[in-house]
Amino acid sequence: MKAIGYQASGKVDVLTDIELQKPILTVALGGDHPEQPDHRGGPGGVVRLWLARWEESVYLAAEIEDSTYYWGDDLVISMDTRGDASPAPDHDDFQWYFRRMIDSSVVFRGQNGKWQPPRDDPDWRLGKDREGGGWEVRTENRPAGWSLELKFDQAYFREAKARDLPRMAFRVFDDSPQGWYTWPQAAGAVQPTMLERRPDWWTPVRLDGGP
Ligand SMILES: [Ca+2]
Ligand SMILES: [Ca+2]
Repeated sequence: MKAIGYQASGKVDVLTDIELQKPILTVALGGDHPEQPDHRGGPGGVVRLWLARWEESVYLAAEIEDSTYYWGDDLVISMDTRGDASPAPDHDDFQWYFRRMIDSSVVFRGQNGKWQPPRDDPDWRLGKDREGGGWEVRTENRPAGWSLELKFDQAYFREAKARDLPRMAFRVFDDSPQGWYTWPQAAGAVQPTMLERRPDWWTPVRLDGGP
């Protein structure tokens, strides 16, 4: 299966040439066991995520089946670049908080155990930009769902010291039927969104073909 079919309208067009193998993760919205690969069904649809290295970049692609458009349907990508798994966000931890209306997205960086928006401005939003420090994003909306492609500079995946791996977590929100879906599952979390504040709950991620 090919990833998102972005045309060469911008810089991020190479992913269309990568034959992506199995998704790293398939989550059924509305399912009871979102961690199970290939678990399908549920009223909200399926989310598929891929992570692939290509030349000097790492690409994350997501396809989210969600036929109920809402500006605040979201995909939150959390990353602990050093893989040191602290119990609260540190300065090496990042969070891309993408909303379906992409202009409303926010990118956070950890600081002293909390997520900080750019310039410490709580009203900061991505607006018309589609890139930041070492990353670029593309999205596509369709009636049946939406897709997103995030291109990282490889540096994000080279921070971890030997024997450590960067750690990641994902969370999807669908407004109708309303639900939050996380990977990994956060068994001890009172709320699914608690996962976003706990790097020690995230999962080490190994990329093929790289350091
Ligand atoms: Ca929705
Ligand atoms: Ca960290």
